[in-house]
Amino acid sequence: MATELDQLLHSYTQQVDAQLELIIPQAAGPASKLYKAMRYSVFNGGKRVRPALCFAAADAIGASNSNTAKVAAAVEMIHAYSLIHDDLPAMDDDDLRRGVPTCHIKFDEATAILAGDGLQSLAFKQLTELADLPASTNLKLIAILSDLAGCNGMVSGQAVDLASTGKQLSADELDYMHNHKTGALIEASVVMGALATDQATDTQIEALKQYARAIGLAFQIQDDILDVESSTEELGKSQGSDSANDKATYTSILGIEKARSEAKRLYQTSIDTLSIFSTSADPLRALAKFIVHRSF
Ligand code: GRG
Repeated sequence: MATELDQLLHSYTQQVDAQLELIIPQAAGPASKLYKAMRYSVFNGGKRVRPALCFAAADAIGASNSNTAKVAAAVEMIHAYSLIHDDLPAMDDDDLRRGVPTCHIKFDEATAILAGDGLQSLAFKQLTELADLPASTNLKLIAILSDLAGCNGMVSGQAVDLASTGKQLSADELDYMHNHKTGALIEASVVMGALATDQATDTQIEALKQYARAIGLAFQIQDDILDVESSTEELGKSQGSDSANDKATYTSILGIEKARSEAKRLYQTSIDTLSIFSTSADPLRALAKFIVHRSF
């Protein structure tokens, strides 16, 4: 039987999906192929971890509201764009994502590039539609997403990733790459979810940042472990693609057992950082657990 927490996480997904349905154009009119590709890439079974983190962070503050779904939709559209572009032949050149053909295989390369572009700009448009927030908070949200999704965050991590293919990386270099490529958007999700309530204190934001940094790295380590231990069917993407692409991973640098204990250590850190919150942070605690135990 689904627990109360499972039901809450399910309701987060339903709320963000409703918002995404509303904002992404219907596949009609002269640009219908573009819209179809955008919808295909957003509504094909993502786990919605980042939107759930937005809602859970707002709930930890005790104040999720109509802005939360919009912020959650914004980060999920950035995530979807990043996956579309990551799968392109010029980047990781992957044919399969979430168990179905990647966007450029289903449509074509040019459409996939444009679908990513369209989702990225729509994400920022969402942040201009938040209600009842001081302009300074609204601008702060836009700045955080620009920073953490862009060349000071995810995009720089991806650039380092591409530049380091086939090279030996130290554990510190690997941390840099993943803190940016994967961790930055996870941090944006948590911090933006909290800030959009307009009720979070600086101490709470700082604790949430530390939480997000710990689970961001744990998320990536678990991703590397799954790339070694799961099947293509379970993953919904090509298994072993990291070693096939000659990428440095936590499992290749630390070995699988040390990678596992590092994920466990980061999980404990994330839980410790939430000690200033009451049970209102239980959804964040549950998400941390899901991230280090997930099998897909
Ligand atoms: C192209 C600018 C640009 C960035 C791409 C996110 C990213 C950067 C690349 C994805 C490569 C990858 C597999 C990274 C590992 C961590 C990760 C982001 C996994 C995918 O996220 P999930 O598991 O995906 O949340 P779903 O499908 O559930 O949405």
